[in-house]
Amino acid sequence: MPSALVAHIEYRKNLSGGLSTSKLQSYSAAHRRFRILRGILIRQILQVYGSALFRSPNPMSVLQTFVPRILIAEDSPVSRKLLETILAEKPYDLCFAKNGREALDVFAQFRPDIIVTDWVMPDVSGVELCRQVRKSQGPGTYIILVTQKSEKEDLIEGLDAGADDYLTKPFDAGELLARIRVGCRTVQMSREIEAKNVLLEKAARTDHLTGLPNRLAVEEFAAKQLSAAMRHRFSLWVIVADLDKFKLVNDSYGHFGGDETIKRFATILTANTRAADMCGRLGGDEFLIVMSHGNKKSIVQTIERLRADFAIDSCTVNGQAISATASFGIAGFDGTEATTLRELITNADHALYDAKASGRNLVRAHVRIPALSELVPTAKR
Ligand code: GH3
Ligand code: MG
Repeated sequence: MPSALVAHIEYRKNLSGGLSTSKLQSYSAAHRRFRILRGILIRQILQVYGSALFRSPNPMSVLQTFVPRILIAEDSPVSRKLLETILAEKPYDLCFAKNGREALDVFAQFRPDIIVTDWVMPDVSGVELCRQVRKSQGPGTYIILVTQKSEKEDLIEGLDAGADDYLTKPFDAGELLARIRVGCRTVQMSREIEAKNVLLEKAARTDHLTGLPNRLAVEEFAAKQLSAAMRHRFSLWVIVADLDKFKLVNDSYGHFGGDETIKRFATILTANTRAADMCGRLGGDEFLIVMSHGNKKSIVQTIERLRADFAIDSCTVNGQAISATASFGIAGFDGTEATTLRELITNADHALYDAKASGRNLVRAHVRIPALSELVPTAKR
């Protein structure tokens, strides 16, 4: 096993105590090397596979292989066979129901894109089927009612119940196929709108530069977590982080060098945050981390480790290595005293201000939690 990995394992084991000071020091150094190597590896993986790892499958891609699923609800075996014969030659995915109740079951299971339904059926009529389908959640289904009823009142009743189109028996096969094509176009268009809405919703909550959740998303998550923490009495921590003298980074290495530094910080934040927690970019060089359930000691250790990882790491732009540091302010809800997100963030901001005023590249906790502030180192490492 590589020595750095052995050191990492030993270092982790020692978090619960047990190693001599000299051994711990040597393991600490090796452990730090391990973390840096791991950081570099994560960054390289993200550079190659980043988009695939961070993005869920593109919702638009499913539309490229759109094969409409059509449910035929018809109690007459002869009519059912006729419909099947007309539609079987086309590239449709067909399913069948012998009555209205069965149609509802098939609908719930397979969510067809189009339903071609008879009006008069045992149990549940075609009109009732329209009503039930419209009541259910989920993507829109295009419904064509096929019936012998041809009075205007019938047509109005069918359309009001939720049918999109109406065809009277006996129908022309070409007309049925044409109406199904209209249904396919309508369904595909509504699927495209849904897929675009998903993308827009995601874009509205994502920071463009880093791919992290943006202010809206991370604050919304924090507010939800805080109300759950107060209800179920678990601890919640918010950490505000701000890059140190970042204007100087921009001035020295240009805006692109600054951007790369922001991205590098985001990668380190992500690598150090558990799946149940969240880190987001508030804007500029400011970030918010939301962590729950941890105890004071583990939160301080995590943030200290994060601070050290960032300070020791660097990125290269135009052949120049760019390093930077960040300061952190921690505030916590300890599971007992009610608070608001606004108060927590304000307290974390005060602690951050304290870290900046005390020399930067520091972690500071809000003083309302004395045991926590005792654990925070007061000098740079
Ligand atoms: P301090 O240690 O007190 O935080 O000093 P600072 O220079 O970091 O001051 P401040 O946090 O106020 O400066 C943030 C700078 O970040 C100002 C702005 O030019 C820069 N900035 C904001 N957004 C971006 C961005 O998207 N890319 C780059 N490259 N720079 C940005
Ligand atoms: Mg700053």
